[in-house]
Amino acid sequence: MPRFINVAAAQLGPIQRADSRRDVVERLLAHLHQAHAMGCQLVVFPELALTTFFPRWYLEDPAELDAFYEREMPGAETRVLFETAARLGVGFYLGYAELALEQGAARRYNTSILVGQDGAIIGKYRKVHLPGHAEHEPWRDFQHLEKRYFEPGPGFDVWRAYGGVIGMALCNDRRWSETYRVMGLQGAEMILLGYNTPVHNPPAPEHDDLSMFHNHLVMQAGAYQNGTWVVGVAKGGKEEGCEMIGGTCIIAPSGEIVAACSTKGDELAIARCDLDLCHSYKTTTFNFDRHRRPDAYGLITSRRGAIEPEHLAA
Ligand code: CDV
Repeated sequence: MPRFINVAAAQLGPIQRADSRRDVVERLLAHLHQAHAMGCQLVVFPELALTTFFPRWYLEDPAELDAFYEREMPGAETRVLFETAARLGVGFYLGYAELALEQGAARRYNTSILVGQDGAIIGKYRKVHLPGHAEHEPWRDFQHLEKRYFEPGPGFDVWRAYGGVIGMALCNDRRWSETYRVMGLQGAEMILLGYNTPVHNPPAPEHDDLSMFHNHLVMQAGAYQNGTWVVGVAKGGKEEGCEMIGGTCIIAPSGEIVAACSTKGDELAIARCDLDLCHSYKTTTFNFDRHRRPDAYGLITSRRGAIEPEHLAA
């Protein structure tokens, strides 16, 4: 029996700091309704989709910072998303800042959840690769304080859902080949990934002109090398003065982009994704059991022993 998922990659334009949760949830609901009207079963929202990308600020007031986190999911303002999902039969992936109480201690994560067509949470993922820095760096045009505001999650899982095997990742994870491979080894057929990427990279401004190229390069390579669909969804446009790249797209296991947003605002890119397309890649070129050589990779598990170029050696 063919296994198709009609997926909507639900790009968001900028979310300003003054926008309330209610304003943002209204925009997410509009996406859910439009996706339903277009025959979709799954809607993928960006990373930190309920607020502006707050790690761009060094915030000293704990109450001000805590206001960006969700203490429960669903909560009072987000419950309507789950109810609408159940009513329409359209599930979703949602990125948000999570404040969890674990053994009485507050823990903060950059989190995504996968919600089924019945409105119930299927799985939760906590971002593994946290980019940026932990201390205030005033020389930057804007901060990237994910290492201050979040702690890393434990790893990558996949879930049996939507008739296939679904994985989740968040933003900077997409630049690391291990992200896709760890899920590829678990049989992932579709990886959902929300992101917030500024055009300007303060530590390496020479990369700025390549930001969209790198965005697509890593996701297309990850899809092809693991025979999986990748749905990459951006927050785009000028958010609090910071230009975000956009570039939302749906990538087939061939590595080809099959649907893409053409603006930097609220927009859906839709594709009818055949999960069985993965099979041809997973059983030939990327048949892991036949062709991978873990015995040859085993020694290289860390950078210890890496050889520095001579001119950098002390
Ligand atoms: N939110 C992110 O993880 N952003 C990172 C960069 C720009 C620091 C990214 O890899 O896109």
